[in-house]
Amino acid sequence: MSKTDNIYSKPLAQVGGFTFDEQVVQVFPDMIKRSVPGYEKIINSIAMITNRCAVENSNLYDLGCSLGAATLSMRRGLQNKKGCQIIAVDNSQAMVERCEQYIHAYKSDIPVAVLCDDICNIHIENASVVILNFTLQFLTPEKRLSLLTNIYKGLLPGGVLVLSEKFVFEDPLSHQLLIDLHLDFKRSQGYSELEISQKRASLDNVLIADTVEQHYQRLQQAGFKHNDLWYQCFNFGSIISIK
Ligand code: GEK
Repeated sequence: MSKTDNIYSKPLAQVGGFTFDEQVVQVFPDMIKRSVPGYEKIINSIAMITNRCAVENSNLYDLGCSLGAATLSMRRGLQNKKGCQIIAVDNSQAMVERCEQYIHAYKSDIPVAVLCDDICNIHIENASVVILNFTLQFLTPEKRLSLLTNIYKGLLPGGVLVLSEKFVFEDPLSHQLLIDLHLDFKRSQGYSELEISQKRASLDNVLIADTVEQHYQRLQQAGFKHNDLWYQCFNFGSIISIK
């Protein structure tokens, strides 16, 4: 059972850079649901995308898996596909330990390997579905193209990448409005002004968001020719890319 996120509810003498440590792991399901508008919609849709796009005897990857919400959704979508396995990767030891417990709490014949590693070190092969659900934004920008290139190379023809991210926008007026709407969403989820401002400070320089156009350009450079937004809520959204 996940605890309520109150990590930033008291004034902190110094707000450090955000890390995915044990304290975050304990509140993570509550934190992500109350911070990312559309998170549950995206997680549930991953089962449908998997059901349509996964092929038998292929690999499915959940890169930056945290507690494995996307892995569990893929597994639901794989029900009648034979010979598939899911590889879930995260470089936070605390996340991986808890993820293993979550995954194994549900019975299934579909094998899941949970690896503690940097997603930049993972060799992607024979893949029909790859999920980067709010993870690319945490990589330093210089590492993003080579990761996407590895994913493109490892996908089978017709395979898909689901890339969910927080976005920034070129137009200053729409940028500000969509940010304000996100803050309203967080207020509606019960976060105080102090929590919102301390969390924002902790993510400064840790989460570096791109525009949708920057994503499309990078995806094209990596080899993907078919890229479209399939979901957006305020400044959060998800792109599907087909090989
Ligand atoms: C979900 N996908 O619930 N290598 C491996 N893992 C990384 C790396 C890296 N280089 N950088 C960050 N992470 C999940 C949510 S959370 C998004 C993903 C969020 C991991 C990090 O440890 C964390 O678990 C995850 O990426 C990002 O659908 O908290 O906003």
